[in-house]
Amino acid sequence: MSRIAVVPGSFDPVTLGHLDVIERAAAIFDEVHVVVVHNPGKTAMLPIAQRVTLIEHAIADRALPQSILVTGWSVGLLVDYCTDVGASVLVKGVRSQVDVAYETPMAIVNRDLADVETVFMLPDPAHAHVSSSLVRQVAALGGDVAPYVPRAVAEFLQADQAE
Ligand code: COD
Repeated sequence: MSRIAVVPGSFDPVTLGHLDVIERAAAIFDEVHVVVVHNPGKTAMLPIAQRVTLIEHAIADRALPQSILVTGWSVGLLVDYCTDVGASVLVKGVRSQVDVAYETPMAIVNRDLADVETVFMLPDPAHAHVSSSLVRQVAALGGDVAPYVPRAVAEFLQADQAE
């Protein structure tokens, strides 16, 4: 039986830290679904469809495995998506105690709701300080985001700034 993992996030936009987690999940699981979810606690910069496209471009650029699928999910619980596709594992990156504190209750509830386990992955130290909110802030103030994001995202944000 193939083991499917879901890597969820806002990915607004996807960063090199996210990509690192996605790539390492793909090395462990048979299939990885990167699922772009609206986080009601955050004000979105990009529409979900745009975030999906940027992740797809970033994955294509890095020649990541074919076993990675990217999609958006905006109807109901994340574990409903997991149940629909037969995924039994969520993979989340944890950069700090703050991430652990945020993710732990969700992990327990997701296991209660649908028997979906959560695997926490430590970040690559090179990207541990990177977040989408930092990228949004640097981009909004006209700074260079290239060190923090895949090429496709840097180009997209640059073009956006030029408009
Ligand atoms: N290195 C490693 N990991 C990272 C990095 C980095 N530099 N940056 C972010 N991450 C991790 C985050 O810790 C997170 O695990 C993931 O990558 C996505 O991060 P973001 O910021 O893009 O996304 P979030 O945190 O806004 O996404 C939160 C979710 C939408 C995934 C979360 O709220 C969720 O699981 N929602 C499900 C809704 C639901 O069903 N709720 C009910 C049951 S709990």
